[in-house]
Amino acid sequence: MKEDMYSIKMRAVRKEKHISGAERIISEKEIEVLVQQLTARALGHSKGKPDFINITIQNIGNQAIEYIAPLNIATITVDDYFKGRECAIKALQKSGLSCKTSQAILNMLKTCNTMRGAILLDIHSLERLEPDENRGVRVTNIDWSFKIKEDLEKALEKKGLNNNHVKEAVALASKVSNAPGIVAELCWSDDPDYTAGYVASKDVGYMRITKLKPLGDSTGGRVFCFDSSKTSIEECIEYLQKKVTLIHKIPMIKD
Ligand code: PML
Ligand code: MG
Ligand code: MG
Ligand code: MG
Repeated sequence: MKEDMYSIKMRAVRKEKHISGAERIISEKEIEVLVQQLTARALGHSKGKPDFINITIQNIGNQAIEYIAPLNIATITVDDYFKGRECAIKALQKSGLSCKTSQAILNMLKTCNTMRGAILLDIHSLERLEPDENRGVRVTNIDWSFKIKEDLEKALEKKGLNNNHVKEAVALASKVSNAPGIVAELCWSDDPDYTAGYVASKDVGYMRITKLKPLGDSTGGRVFCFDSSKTSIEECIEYLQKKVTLIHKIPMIKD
């Protein structure tokens, strides 16, 4: 019999603002260790001590899990965030977006901070499509399969990329690029001490860019670019939030 799987989610809040969040999909025997890890993470966040930490453990049973392949990883090293943003625009264009749309997407992230979820943007009208704009669309039910976690960490370690930002962002971006109607994603972290970000799409893979904002800046978040001529927004949101997805392969990692 297949064993039950559990979704464990952590969320930490300070002065009513989101400071940290994470999710794992694991088996029962891993729950205790994960509770410890996620608690430590919430308490040690660069955005300060949380007023409350919420950890939720949900038995998701042995429902059909979708196993997906990861996007391959490449890193572009830039001297400053101006260059980084030029690279991001080019990568968005390579993913099929016009210059004007790519610029609009970038401008949107410049004014974004402490949103729990992502902006979902219609690439034709440039309108936001999330049902609740303060919250955004939160991608959940995504993780690396525990069977490959050790090998994944070794592969990332070799390239100096074995950290939570990268591991979680690649998993999330791989699910997002697989969602109905999504053509590309732009992200940089809202953590003031983490300046890297990425453009992700089927065309460019997971393209990391080492600087997309100045150090100390707490803007950031995610914009998912949605092609409304392909499918309905409901179908896309349903997939992003509900479908339980695990990544079953190690990504290729270019220098
Ligand atoms: C985040 O941690 O909030 C997003 C991280 C994005 C960049 C990750 C990377 O270095 O590849
Ligand atoms: Mg976050
Ligand atoms: Mg798609
Ligand atoms: Mg963060």
